[in-house]
Amino acid sequence: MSAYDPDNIFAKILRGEIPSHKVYEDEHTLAFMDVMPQGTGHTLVVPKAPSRNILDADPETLSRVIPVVQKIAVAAKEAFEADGVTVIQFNEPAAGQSVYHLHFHVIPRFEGVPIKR
Ligand code: DGP
Repeated sequence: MSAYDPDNIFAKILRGEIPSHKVYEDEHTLAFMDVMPQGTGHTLVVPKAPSRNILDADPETLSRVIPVVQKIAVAAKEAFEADGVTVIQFNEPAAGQSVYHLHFHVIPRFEGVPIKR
């Protein structure tokens, strides 16, 4: 597995070097809208601590980000009046990861509507 690259897109968003549509922020976590949404309300939840993905994340980072994933899932389901929510997360290129900073996709789901990916 490659080392963490501090110049990945999400690190730049976290540093405020490129803009994002933020929906939640606390000391350890940022959530913002995905620029290539797989469906209405597709949101990304990103720990501020640097990890490439779940394979190198430390337990403290995970323990801080998972409650925010739940918070965003509940809020997105309500805000978009969705029927359900998909939470998904990719690790390494073979699994579909394209941005190498740990993140969770929160995608509101609607009866009969497949996600685009
Ligand atoms: P993944 O395949 O799990 O690494 O997904 C990365 C996601 O990041 C993908 O859904 C598109 C999104 N994305 C890529 N670049 C940007 C960006 O500059 N801003 C935002 N908001 N999302 C981005």
